[in-house]
Amino acid sequence: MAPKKVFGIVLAGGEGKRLMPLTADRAKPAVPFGGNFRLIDFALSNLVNSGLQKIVVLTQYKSHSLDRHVAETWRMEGLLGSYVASVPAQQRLGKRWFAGSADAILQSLNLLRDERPDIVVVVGADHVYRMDFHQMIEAHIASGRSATVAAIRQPIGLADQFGVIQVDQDDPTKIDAFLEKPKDAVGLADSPGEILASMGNYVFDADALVDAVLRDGQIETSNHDMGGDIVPDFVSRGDAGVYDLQRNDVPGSNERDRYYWRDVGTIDSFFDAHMDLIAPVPVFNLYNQDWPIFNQQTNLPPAKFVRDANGNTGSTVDSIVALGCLLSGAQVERSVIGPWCGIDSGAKVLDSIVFERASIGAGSIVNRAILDKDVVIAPGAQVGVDREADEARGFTVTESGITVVGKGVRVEA
Ligand code: ADQ
Repeated sequence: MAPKKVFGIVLAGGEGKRLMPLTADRAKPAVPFGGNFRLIDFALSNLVNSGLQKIVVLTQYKSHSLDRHVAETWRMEGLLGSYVASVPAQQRLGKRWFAGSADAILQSLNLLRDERPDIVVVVGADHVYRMDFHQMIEAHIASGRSATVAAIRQPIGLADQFGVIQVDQDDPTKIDAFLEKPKDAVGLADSPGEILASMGNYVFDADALVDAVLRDGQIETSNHDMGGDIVPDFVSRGDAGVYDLQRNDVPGSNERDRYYWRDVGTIDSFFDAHMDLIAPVPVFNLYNQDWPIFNQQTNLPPAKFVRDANGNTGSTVDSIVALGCLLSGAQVERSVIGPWCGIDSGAKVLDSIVFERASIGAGSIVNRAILDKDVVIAPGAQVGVDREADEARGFTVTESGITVVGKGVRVEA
């Protein structure tokens, strides 16, 4: 059999409202993650490591930093016809933005007409995981069905955030019912506390996908959503299969992260996913060289840890510190520090995530907080210590007590 031509589409046009204020000024897939990655790097690394050579990223919402990141980091152009290209909404079908993820594909059908692939892999851009799509494509082809949905078990309490899959009793690879974000999901027969959730990653026969989005475009009542409309359409035709991530075996994975997948759509889940990185035995291992997560290569000096002017050594433990940082007599624990940060004498940064170019002054405290890019913590200032004070200063504080300080904010003592 001749090898199939595979085309990758990354859906990256969502607003990410639940990640505010981190998405006030950037698209969700461009939100920094893990010190020197952006969320989209996980989806793109998985596709590239799986051997895909032609990939487009469909963007629309506040896409400037996302477009720039894709252009600077994912430079595959010219390598034997390979590319990762960011494609903004272009209003090819009238003067309107993408009404939903399926409309994004409908408005981008010119890309499929140009490439004429056999298979299209469609993925979301805001999850942390490793997955070999080559294995999923093989399972899709072997199934003979037109659509395959990647799935993973999740706690039933999260059912209203996901597409929930029910499989056929006789053939567990066939989807019988697909409910998008149901309020009253039923647990799995062998594990009532769990559901089988769609990961928002799909493999389609190209022709069937084109037909489906064209059909959907004619339906006025449709939300034009991949999960809400396109997948149920394939299911209603008895033509959708499921691919459980448990079947996927990524080179270099360990027992802990082989079945790891996190939707980082909320501040709390974003925070938790960072804590998974820094555990001494990480729940998600960034140091797997067999399946690298690629990121921006910039010219930065190494991180430096020095005594302060009084000879205090400070300490940094259970943390990730990106290139370009300068820590002087500071205490950093269970934290992720992005590039170009300065942390001064006696400052304490505990259980926190700090984006690029933050300046954390002497004697200050940053506790269970997320500091966006260019935040300045004045000497002696405190964040994440007094909830009322944080809310009074206009910071977002989640129910679980994580304080978020927006881009460029200066926090006074
Ligand atoms: P959600 O993540 O809630 O659920 P959605 O908001 O449509 O669905 O986002 C999916 C992807 O599409 C994201 O990467 C987003 O950036 C992108 N996207 C959203 N609107 C877009 C638009 N108008 N143009 C371009 N891209 C857009 C989905 C599925 C569920 C599944 C979860 C898994 O619908 O069935 O369980 O993902 O997290």
